[in-house]
Amino acid sequence: MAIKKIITEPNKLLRKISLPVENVGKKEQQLMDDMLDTMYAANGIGLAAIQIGVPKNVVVIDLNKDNKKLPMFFVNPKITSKSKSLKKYEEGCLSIPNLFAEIERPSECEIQYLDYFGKEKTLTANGLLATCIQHEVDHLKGILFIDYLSKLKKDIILKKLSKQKIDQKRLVI
Ligand code: GNR
Ligand code: NI
Repeated sequence: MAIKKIITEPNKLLRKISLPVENVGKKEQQLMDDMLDTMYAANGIGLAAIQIGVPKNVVVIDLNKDNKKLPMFFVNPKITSKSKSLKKYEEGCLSIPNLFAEIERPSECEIQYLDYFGKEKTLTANGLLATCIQHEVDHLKGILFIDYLSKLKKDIILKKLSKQKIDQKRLVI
């Protein structure tokens, strides 16, 4: 049980490809527990391990952040199918604080993963869960939601960020 520091842009770790977990044991469960504590402390609904500097394919999600009731753990998540229909959601990211943008993604997806105990599972997700899973699986590949924005929008964001903080001048996105 520990709250870790969340890595924020600009940081090249966020672009690192995370590696599969070979075995779900005590160490991995400890990682998931720490990720959950960290996510709750930051008021997020999802967190990928790389956001606390661990390049492993591990994700935690709890859409019910207010009463901390529905934690979900995903080890080695793979999206096995995506719906043709798309949906826009206003996304945020704990690694890009204070920035929100509408992103269009498949409205439903199917995923295959190992749970907290290393058991193989599949899940069909829709709504915010589908969006959140896709956002987290992107993190495992070094992809951030701002990558889906047009260059113009990225430039506007960069300008806004640079006004907030001088050291964001070197932000590369
Ligand atoms: O807390 C988060 N909220 C959120 C809102 C819309 C779409 C995705 C997310 S995930 C984000 C936490 C985070 O950065 N996870 O990687
Ligand atoms: Ni994120």
